[in-house]
Amino acid sequence: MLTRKLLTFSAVLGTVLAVGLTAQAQEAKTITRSEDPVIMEGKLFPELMGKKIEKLRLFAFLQGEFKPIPFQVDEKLPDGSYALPNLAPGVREGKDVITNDEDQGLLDENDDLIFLVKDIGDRVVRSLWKEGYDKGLEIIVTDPLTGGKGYAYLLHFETPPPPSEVDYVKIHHEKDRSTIETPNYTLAGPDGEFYYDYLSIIGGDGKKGSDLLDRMEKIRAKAKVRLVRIGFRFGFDVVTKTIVIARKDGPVRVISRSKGAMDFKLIKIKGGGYSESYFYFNHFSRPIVLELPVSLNTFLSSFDLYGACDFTKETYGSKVYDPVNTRGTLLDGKMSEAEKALITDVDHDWVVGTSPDVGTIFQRLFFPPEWLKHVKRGSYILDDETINDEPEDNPGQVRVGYYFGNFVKCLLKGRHVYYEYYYFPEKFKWGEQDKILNIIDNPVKTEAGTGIE
Ligand SMILES: [Ca+2]
Ligand SMILES: [Ca+2]
Ligand SMILES: [Ca+2]
Ligand SMILES: [Ca+2]
Repeated sequence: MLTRKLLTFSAVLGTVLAVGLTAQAQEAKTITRSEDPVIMEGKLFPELMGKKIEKLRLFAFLQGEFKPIPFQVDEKLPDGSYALPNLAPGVREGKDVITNDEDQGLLDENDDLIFLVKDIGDRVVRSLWKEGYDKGLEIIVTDPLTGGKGYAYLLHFETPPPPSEVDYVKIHHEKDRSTIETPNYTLAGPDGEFYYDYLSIIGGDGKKGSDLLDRMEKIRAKAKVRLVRIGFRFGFDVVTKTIVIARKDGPVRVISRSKGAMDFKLIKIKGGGYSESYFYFNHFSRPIVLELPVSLNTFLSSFDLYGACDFTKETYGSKVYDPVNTRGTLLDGKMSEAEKALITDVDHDWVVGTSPDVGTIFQRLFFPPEWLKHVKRGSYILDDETINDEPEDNPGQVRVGYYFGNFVKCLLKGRHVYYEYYYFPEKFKWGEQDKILNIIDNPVKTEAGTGIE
């Protein structure tokens, strides 16, 4: 009896001691998502309105410690576009880019807070938040499918402690080329061009491998001129020229804004407006903006179009899957029976190529609804080392993407925008595609509040 009492007493004492030594989370992190970015508008943080952004810090409670985590605030102008502080050489502030928000660095309703779900942590009571802050909020991120939650703390300090030292995305420029460097991928391309020609991704050994990319992407058509029935070939990636005008290089993402134009040698079409690419640790996204001064069907009868990445032989051994072709086809430079028998007439918005050694490229494609009345995003693989579609940096085709059919009815006079996402998840296996699809299809929910006592 006495022994049991003593044991109980020591167990209680042990718990008390443990609480004294390391702070206890109130609720452990239960959200299991690893790939999602989180974007929250400033209006969700009323207590911090008008505070200097440089005096904000974001924290997570992880393994019993309140630690700074990587974040950035991307300020938006009153018209909703981002202020981009780094102008490209020779570019002046004006219609296409403004470097500072009108409030000169204060948090306002439309500024965006950006961080990653993988960095957030457990829930912790207010008394355990970092000392020295004067205003602060608790952020709750919820997976709408599982109800799993994670927490972060956005605090304002008169004298802020050091921020996280992690910088997930770096961009550098040398010898007429730009390179994006993240833990998961390195992506590069020549200045002035719309396409990328270098990609290395994180493989099964946790290291980045060799160059997988001939060209991202080849967007090419066989067109026929009305009445005269003359055919010609059109390479969107060949005639489109882009110029970077400004960037913002933060620890969580890089925003890069460029202006485009099409150069047909005889006719030059200047693009109105601009487009922006967003680079994160595990993916990048970009809208493709088309400004057509005239509807193509006024002079073309057909515009038979495909859009695909052309890879290098380094991708051999990878398997390609999409929602329609779920058995996987092998990339090896030869058209197999399975590749020849691919189901190509079902519209879908993603395709993945993966191998345990090489790594994973997961692509999504979103078209405007008015295009989808006329075309399908059908499966398309041309895996043939004997065929070329110039220009070729790496002879042969390892083309994976979409075949659209006759695009002529889609390309009407005016402005068209579609979106591409490329994800490079680490240690991905076929069967885990929801990890990537849910980022956009079932996005995490966010809220901010005063926290718990
Ligand atoms: Ca603003
Ligand atoms: Ca602002
Ligand atoms: Ca093959
Ligand atoms: Ca090639």
